[in-house]
Amino acid sequence: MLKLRIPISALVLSCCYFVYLVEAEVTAPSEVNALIAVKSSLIDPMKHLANWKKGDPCTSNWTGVICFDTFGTDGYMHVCKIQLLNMNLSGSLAPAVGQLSQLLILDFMWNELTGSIPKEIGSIASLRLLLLNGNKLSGSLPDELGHLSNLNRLQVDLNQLSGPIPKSFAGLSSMRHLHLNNNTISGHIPAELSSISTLLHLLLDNNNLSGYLPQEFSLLPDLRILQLDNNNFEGTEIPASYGNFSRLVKLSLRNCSLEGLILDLSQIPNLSFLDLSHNRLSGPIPSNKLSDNITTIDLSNNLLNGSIPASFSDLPSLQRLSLENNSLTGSVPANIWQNMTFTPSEMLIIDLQENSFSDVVGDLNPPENVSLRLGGNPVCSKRNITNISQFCANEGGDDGTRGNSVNSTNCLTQACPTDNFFEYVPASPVQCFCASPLRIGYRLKSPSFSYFPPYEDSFEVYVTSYLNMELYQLHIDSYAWEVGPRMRMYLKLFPVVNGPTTFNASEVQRIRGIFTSWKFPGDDLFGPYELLNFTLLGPYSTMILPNQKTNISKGILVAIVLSSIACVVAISAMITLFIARKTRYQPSLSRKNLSSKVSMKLEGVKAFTFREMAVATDNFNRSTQVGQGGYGKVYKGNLYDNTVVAIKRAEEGSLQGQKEFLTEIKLLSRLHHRNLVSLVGYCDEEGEQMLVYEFMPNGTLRDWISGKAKDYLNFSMRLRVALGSAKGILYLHTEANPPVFHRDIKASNILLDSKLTAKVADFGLSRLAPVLDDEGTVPHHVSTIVKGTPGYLDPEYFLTHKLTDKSDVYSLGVVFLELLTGMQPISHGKNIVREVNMAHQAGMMFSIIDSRMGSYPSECVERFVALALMCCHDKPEKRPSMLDVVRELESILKMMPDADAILSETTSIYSGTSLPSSSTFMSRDPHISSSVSGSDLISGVVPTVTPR
Ligand SMILES: *[C@@H]1O[C@H](CO)[C@@H](O)[C@H](O)[C@H]1NC(C)=O
Ligand SMILES: *[C@@H]1O[C@H](CO)[C@@H](O)[C@H](O)[C@H]1NC(C)=O
Ligand SMILES: *[C@@H]1O[C@H](CO)[C@@H](O)[C@H](O)[C@H]1NC(C)=O
Ligand SMILES: *[C@@H]1O[C@H](CO)[C@@H](O)[C@H](O)[C@H]1NC(C)=O
Ligand SMILES: CC(=O)N[C@H]1CO[C@H](CO)[C@@H](O)[C@@H]1O
Repeated sequence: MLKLRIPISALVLSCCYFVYLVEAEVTAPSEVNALIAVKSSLIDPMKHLANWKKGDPCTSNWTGVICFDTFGTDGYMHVCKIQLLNMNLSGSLAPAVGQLSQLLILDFMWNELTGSIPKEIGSIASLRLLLLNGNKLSGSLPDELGHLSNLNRLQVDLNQLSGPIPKSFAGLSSMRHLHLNNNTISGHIPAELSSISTLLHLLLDNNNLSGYLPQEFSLLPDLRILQLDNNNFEGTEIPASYGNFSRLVKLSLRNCSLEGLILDLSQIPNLSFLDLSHNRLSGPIPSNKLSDNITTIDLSNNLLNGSIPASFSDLPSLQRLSLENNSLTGSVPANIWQNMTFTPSEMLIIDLQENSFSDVVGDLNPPENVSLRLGGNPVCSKRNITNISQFCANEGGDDGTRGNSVNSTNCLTQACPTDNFFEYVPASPVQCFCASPLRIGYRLKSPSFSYFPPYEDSFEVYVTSYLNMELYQLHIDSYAWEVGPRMRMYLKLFPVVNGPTTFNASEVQRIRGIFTSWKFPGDDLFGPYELLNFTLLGPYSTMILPNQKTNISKGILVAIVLSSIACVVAISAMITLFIARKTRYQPSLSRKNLSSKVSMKLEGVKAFTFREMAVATDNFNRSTQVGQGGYGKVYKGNLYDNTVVAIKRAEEGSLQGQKEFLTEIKLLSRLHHRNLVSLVGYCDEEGEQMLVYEFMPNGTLRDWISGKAKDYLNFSMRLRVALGSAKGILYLHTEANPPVFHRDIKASNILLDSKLTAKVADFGLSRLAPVLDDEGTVPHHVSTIVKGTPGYLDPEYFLTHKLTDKSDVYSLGVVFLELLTGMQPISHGKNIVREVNMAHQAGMMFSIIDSRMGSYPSECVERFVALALMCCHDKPEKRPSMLDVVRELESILKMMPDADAILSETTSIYSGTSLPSSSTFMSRDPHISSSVSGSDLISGVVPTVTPR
């Protein structure tokens, strides 16, 4: 066989050489020459274009060259796209590029090209996308570009272009997107641009433009975005006609040296984003009501006077109102937020700093979602307005522009070779599916919102539906605001779960093609996007993407085919031999383990039968029910060996796939710590899923704080409970593998055993409870859903969805404050963190310490308070780690008079207190036991909500 193959290979090689010679004639010779010339004026340090010499551009795989898949009338193939984004290319763009006469897309984004834009591009009449943004091009915009009557998109932003905008651009009669921002373009904006009736986005910001704003722009029937920030229209006014835009969504004229009055823009029906800040606009703010779509009003840093119009209290989509640094007077309208209903992912920032507001109308008690800034106003010196001081601190505070990054996974790290660019699909509908994502750098160039979380879901739907993918396949890995404001995002796209773990080449080509040719339908809110990179890493790095031409079918090809028939025959013969050999060995290579059934041996965790569960709970008798949560009912059960357990029984809607359930159990079964409630077993039978835990006879910490437990914990007991809880969580953060973030720490999830040892419950269960969406149906994806209980929720997590160990520190800090004050986290609209902070700052701390905890050394209480407040700091980086928390609590405990007794685990912990002995507790009446599980698997889940 080996002997036979050598001559066949030789034959194949010689045939293919012949084919290669013929194929070299396929692409139009002028275009081949043009490409060679383009290459020769480029500097290509990474040798991306090394293959631009052999064979034919259209039929060999020349990097970034894509041809039409049919022959032209001249009998040649033609180049339709040049896509060379992000290739580290420098040098200049050769005028010969103009010879690519049938080009649709010319894309050199994000390289280092210098020199000017060749005027010859103006002769490529077919050109639809001209993408040269993110280079170092200089010189002026050639007049000739105005001939490109088919051009849909001209992106030359982020270069060093100078000179004026040519009047000839009026001839760009198909232009939708004109992006000239971030250059040094000067002169007047030609009013002629207003004849481009197709224009959608006009971005001229960050240039040296001067003169006046063309009043004719208001006639552009489709214009959605007019962004002219950071130019110098010295002393001009906003044309009155701008109040008549019919489709405008965003008007951004920040820092343009504008003067005069602010126009009444109330007649623009969909206006969502208005930025007129950093000008010299004067007079009052017009009183007519703006569009209901308005998310952002920034009029800061002007010379405005008068008061805030009443109509601002009736803007349902508002996210940011910035009026700082003006001369506004009158009252702070506390009713701005009164008619707004906030979902947890929504936020409203009202910045009124540095004005002359002297009073407040209404009750100054905004919900947590509202961030109000009043510093630098006379009203701040009024002592008799309750709550005012917290809004007067002269700090930036959170402006919702912070980044976000991703949740951890509970899957086994070793099973997914992350070093090889594989990872678990975060929102996978099946547990722990490991796949390699496509990574995409993406930037919203001019979004019409100020705060992303409420729109995150609709963004995901927008992207995936157009890519024809499932929602879970998209993961927003991170996002961050940049100046502009722009929003930079990193997206990951995963293959469908339970299929191949990588996309195949044609799928990659398809997805990439959609991103690189701006095929996404426009979205007014998200605005235009920039593609920063589409990097093929790991398994994709060696992938040869199929050229777009597939069916080489006509004329010349016949000749090729005929001339190489012998070759084809030879190849098929060889392939047949190969396949025959391969298939013979195939059966022995069958991969059973791919479809492996989950069969696990779980150490220390028992699989109970349904019957055992039914017997233990007297057929799930109501009298044995001790709690009810989102996951289902909780029963107290007596096992056959008289062990008392708590049985959590999933309800219909909470059932999950068997594989996921068992994987979760496996994770839980490995977590053992004296301050964690242990999992005894589970039941997965007859369509039921139950979790069996050790029973905690002394109920929840919530009961003890609220007084429901009939007795009170003294101070040293409270410290001990705090320390135990912190140790349990520290174990989850540092000892568990993989680390587990609890996500739902609260007083009702801290249980007390017979010796009043604190045990943390419901850890690692984040995936057990499917979260229902608005319609009450189970969504496919849960990656960005904020979980937790109001009052305990880390504001940072809440704002950014960034879950860290510090989110647990925050929640535990709230529990500490409850222990100290006996208050609820939220009651009568008052937030415990805010209340304690205020009392603390006012030196009134001891007035709100829970009097029911008996006497205590005040320095210990002071340190405990300080620790609790540190844990609840707004900024996660200012919070202590869980390890610091444990150490500080231990050191506080050492200061206690009965330190030795408390710290040694065996000694009675009740000495010198009013508490009864532990035996009394063990034999307590069912009253206490009946409250054992107010703690449910995931109580107080806050679903994300689709945007308003
Ligand atoms: C555009 O120019 C402004 C002003 O020079 C700069 O702050 C900003 O970062 C630039 N934008 C980008 C995306 O580089
Ligand atoms: C404006 O609001 C309407 C109604 O809520 C909505 O249909 C439309 O899509 C919104 N437009 C924008 C640009 O957000
Ligand atoms: C809030 O809504 C009520 C009833 O819809 C209305 O009467 C009131 O004027 C609204 N308040 C504000 C501040 O818009
Ligand atoms: C207290 O409030 C009332 C009404 O809000 C106001 O008239 C009075 O001047 C305030 N007193 C002080 C000392 O600011
Ligand atoms: C010139 C060039 O890059 N040719 C490549 C085309 O693709 C094949 C695989 O399909 C490679 O082996 C060649 O090197």
